[in-house]
Amino acid sequence: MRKKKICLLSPPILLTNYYKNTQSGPTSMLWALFLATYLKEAFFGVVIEIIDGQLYDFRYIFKRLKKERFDVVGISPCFDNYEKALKIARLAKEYGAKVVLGGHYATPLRNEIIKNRGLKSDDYCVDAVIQYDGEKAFYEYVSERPLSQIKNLVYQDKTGQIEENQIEFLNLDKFSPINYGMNDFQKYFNLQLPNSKRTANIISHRGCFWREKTGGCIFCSIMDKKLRVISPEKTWQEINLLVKKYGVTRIFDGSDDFLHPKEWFKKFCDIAPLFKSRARLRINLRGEPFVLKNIPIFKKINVDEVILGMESLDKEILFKINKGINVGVSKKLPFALFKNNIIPRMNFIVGLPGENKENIRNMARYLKLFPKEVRSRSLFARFYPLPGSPAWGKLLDKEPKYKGEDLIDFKLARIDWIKHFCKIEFKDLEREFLNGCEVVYGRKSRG
Ligand code: B12
Ligand code: SF4
Repeated sequence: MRKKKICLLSPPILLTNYYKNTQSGPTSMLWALFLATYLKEAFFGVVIEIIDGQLYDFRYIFKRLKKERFDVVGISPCFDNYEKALKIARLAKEYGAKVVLGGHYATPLRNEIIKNRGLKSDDYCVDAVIQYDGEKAFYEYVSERPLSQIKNLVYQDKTGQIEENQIEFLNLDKFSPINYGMNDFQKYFNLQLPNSKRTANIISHRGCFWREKTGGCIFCSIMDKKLRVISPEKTWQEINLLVKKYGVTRIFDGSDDFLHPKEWFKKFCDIAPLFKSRARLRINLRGEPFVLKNIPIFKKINVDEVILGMESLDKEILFKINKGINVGVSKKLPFALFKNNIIPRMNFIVGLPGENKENIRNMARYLKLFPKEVRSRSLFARFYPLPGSPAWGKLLDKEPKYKGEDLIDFKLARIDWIKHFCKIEFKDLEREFLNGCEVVYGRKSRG
């Protein structure tokens, strides 16, 4: 019997933009590795190709689709590359593949995507969307289980009805270790910037404590509403595997808030000596007051970079976005980290509700207090309202024209957002933003 051929891909991304966003360079496509590991284990006789758009361009992708004629192509679009994802989906369909989308953009827009790109649409190029966890549902889709029985699947039936199956969240601790044999680490290492050479990414949490507890920050579009974790033991084992087998020297844990649940973090630190890892760690966290006390503990587990969602320095804006952090603590924390030889990678967003000239200038001036090595790794970026975030719901209330759409002009959505929610006109905000970029990065372009 012919083996099934599966392709998992993300649309191509211009590395120059990408470097600006990450200031470190590309790391592996975790979603694809999780799906492929599960599939390989559960489905004997499947060939899987992972094509990462950080490493390959359109020409390469089109060539592979044409040559391989995959049975199923899975794509994970982001808001900034959805149009490219559709271009690839159309071509994959032309070559006879079933096309499935998943991830943080496809999940909140599942109905819109299926309505506009599904079986009965004028632009049929997507057979199904898998919302939330993709591992089991994708395996069942590939093994041709009846569509109505696949949890998390959204699709259109022959009558044009959109079917949204029951949702299922998986137990992350039951997953087998990731099969890194499908990942060419060297390709990533070659493209990483000197400050980030030999970095690999992991994810120990899905979801965020703050989102589960309060509904989260209004700009945040992570799809998970609840927080789940992979045990500290398994996380350390994963880190050690990456270090010992693949020569990784820094681990970037993409989890949104490494310090919660607090018991998880405590155990992770307590058992650290057992694993004797020398990998440096880059983690994300919320700037809560207790973080200050934890800085000596960060040193013990070898944290050398902390990504801080600072977002704004305006008390009223922080309140409006439901950030739940205090400006005083937020301003102190980066200095305290830096004093302890930990690079604070600060993220500021321009254009949040209540945005004003003074705040934009304050954020830029604040960043300027840090040396270039810190500023260049921090983000002073434009705000875009993203599907799945509370901000998107607020925009739809004011601008119903976006309802029912899957392909959104985000530049326009941003202009609309500023008109309704900021205390500054669009063109003035842009001017202040670009001036801020010049203060922070020494040039008027970024993000
Ligand atoms: C780490 C991270 C990054 C890293 C990526 C590193 C890497 N090599 O992957 C960096 C810093 C580079 C990055 C960049 C950006 N990111 Co980012 N990122 C994340 C983060 C924190 C974790 C992603 C991750 O690794 N998850 C682990 C995997 C296993 O989980 P997963 O992706 O959810 O995949 C599962 C399911 O979603 C599903 N699935 C996913 N894709 C598919 C596809 C198919 C076919 C199927 C069946 C299933 C499926 O199955 C997987 C297994 O269950 C998420 C938020 C989060 N907590 O998830 C934001 C997030 C995905 N990023 C986001 C954004 C906005 C960006 C940027 C645009 C930021 C910017 N302004 O530049 C860029 C865009 C890059 C791009 N175009 O791809 C948004 C998504 C926005 C959206 N709705 O489109 C998120 C949700 C953050 C947020 N708070 O809003 N990001
Ligand atoms: S932005 Fe970060 S802290 Fe806020 S809800 Fe999202 S993941 Fe949680």
